[in-house]
Amino acid sequence: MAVDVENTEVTQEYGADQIQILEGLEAVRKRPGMYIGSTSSTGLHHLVYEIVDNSVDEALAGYCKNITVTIREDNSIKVEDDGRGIPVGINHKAGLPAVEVVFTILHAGGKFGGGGYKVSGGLHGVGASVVNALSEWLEVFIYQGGKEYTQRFERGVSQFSLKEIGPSDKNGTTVIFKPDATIFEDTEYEFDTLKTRLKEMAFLTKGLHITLIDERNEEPRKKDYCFEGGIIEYVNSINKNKETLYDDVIYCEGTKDNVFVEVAMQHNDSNYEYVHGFVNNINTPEGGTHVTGFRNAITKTFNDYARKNKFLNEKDGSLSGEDLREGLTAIISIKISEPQFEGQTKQKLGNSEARGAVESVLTQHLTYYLEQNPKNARVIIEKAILARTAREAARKARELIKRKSSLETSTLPGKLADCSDRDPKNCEIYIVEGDSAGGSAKTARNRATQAILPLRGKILNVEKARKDHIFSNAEIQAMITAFGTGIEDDFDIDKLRYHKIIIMTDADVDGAHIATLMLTFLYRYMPELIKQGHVYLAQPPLYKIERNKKIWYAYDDAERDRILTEIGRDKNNKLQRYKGLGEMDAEQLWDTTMDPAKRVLKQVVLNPEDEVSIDEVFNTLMGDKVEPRRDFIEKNAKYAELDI
Ligand code: TSJ
Repeated sequence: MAVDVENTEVTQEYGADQIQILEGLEAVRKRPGMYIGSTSSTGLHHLVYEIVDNSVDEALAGYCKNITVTIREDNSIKVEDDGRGIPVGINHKAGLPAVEVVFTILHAGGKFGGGGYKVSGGLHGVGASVVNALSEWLEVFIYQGGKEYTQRFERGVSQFSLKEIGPSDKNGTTVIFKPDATIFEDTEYEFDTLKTRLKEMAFLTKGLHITLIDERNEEPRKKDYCFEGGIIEYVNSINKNKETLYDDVIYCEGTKDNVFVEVAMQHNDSNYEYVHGFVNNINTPEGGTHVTGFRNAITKTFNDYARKNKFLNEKDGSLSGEDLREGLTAIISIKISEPQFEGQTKQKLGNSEARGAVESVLTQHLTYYLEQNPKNARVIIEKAILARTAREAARKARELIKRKSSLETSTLPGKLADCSDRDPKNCEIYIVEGDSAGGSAKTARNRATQAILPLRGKILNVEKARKDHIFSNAEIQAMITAFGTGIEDDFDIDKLRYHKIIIMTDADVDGAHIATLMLTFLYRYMPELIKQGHVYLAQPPLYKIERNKKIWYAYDDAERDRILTEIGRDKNNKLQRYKGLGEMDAEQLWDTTMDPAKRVLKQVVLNPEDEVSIDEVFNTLMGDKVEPRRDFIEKNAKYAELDI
């Protein structure tokens, strides 16, 4: 079979090769999940990353500076770059035009043409052919050597061979595709999802300019990202609203055993470790050898330095890696030509040379850095020593909790009014602000399935407190023992005693604050509860409207006005604004907020792709700095209420 690239129109001849190709793409259409993970919204967005990855590779090879992604009115996607353009000639290895290799042969990356640097891995990098197979149509435009070329495919099948359509004075590649609605459950793109991932890609490729445009609205939305500092700026942005222990982000890069390594890190004064690894620009939530190499380097280098400079003596033993990483924000980004992914979800890097490469590049740089910056070395080591002390104290406090809860029901917190049903699926626990509201709730509840735990006053702000204080706080202990799950390493979701944890606070600013404090605690110490959808916010009404013994409840101002209009403004109307849950009697509380048949619950959800921004929200709201908190609240004031 031969296809001449220079011809404008060619009638397709199907040879054995072509049939094989079509069978390959047909397999993708039959079992799309095998190639892109799923046909849900996640898979749909994945298509965009697959295409953009090719442009990022071109940027990594040093030929592309700008990438623009446009969501068009019909939810088709346009990706443009200013690279060299996909080669328009024949790929000799495949004996096919290069463009057809890219779009019709499975697993073909950019390994043709020579000099191409293909780094994609994991679920990504399965290539443009998969996107092509799963698109109703796909068009490619290539700008190269003063000319413009195009080719069109429908459901993976070429409609005409690559043809020249005119002169052009630019270089680059543009791909437009429309995901196939017969394959995807949902074909509506989410601006924010693409935004998060493209911003991440921009952080990971320093100097690359990525633009996202949404043309679906009257007023097009646009986001521009370009980070000259790359992952240094990534770390800066994660630590933005935190107090850092020292000013500079520690950065190093280097290559060993064909693995290109970049690390950026900086400690802040929190208790949390935020270490994220990327392999060929892909997030590895389960870590792997690159993260192990990073940890080894941190533990070894700091301990060597601490011993050499007498921060530790013989009897002190070593600082643990965990202590040294307390408050550490770090990005580890490696590029490797043949990544091996392991584990259940194939998200854990397995290549052993990556461990050695990261360990060696970082150890070398960090040893030098600590010698050059003794002040910074000192604050990090002192924090680790403090972390060790706090960890010891926290362990004792935790053990106390564990001992208490192992005695089961007899030590359930005294204030808890437990329910009688023993099947957690049927059970819910209301965490109620204040003893008086707690009293009404205890009277109102369905004793079989609803437990009530009243909490007094404001609960501890875990974003600011030390761990040993957190674990010895009475309100927090009461929650932990009531839930039954244990905490941190002992956490076991199977022991959860209630499948719904419902936070019920006053519908005012204080109540919202208390709810936020509780969510902060849950998010930091029992995130699985939120991830698995066990956490809810109750919605008490704001108004009671009464006329001639008839009662209406309104949950916001608009509803109040609607009710008043509906029943007619009348001098007999009695309007009451609830200042707190305590103003409702038990019956009203049941009717409005607790009766499963009538109440409104808001489920608290976490979007795993938004981990950084959620971390930022909690840190902004609950952390030390006042300025960013005020900005955030002003910016989000109209959503602030209880929509956290
Ligand atoms: F894969 C794809 F078709 F989906 C796609 C590829 C989509 C987009 C938006 C861009 C690209 C792409 C490919 N941009 N830049 C390139 N570059 C190459 O394919 C290329 C060009 C020249 C050479 C060479 O060695 O001369 C090598 C390569 C890999």
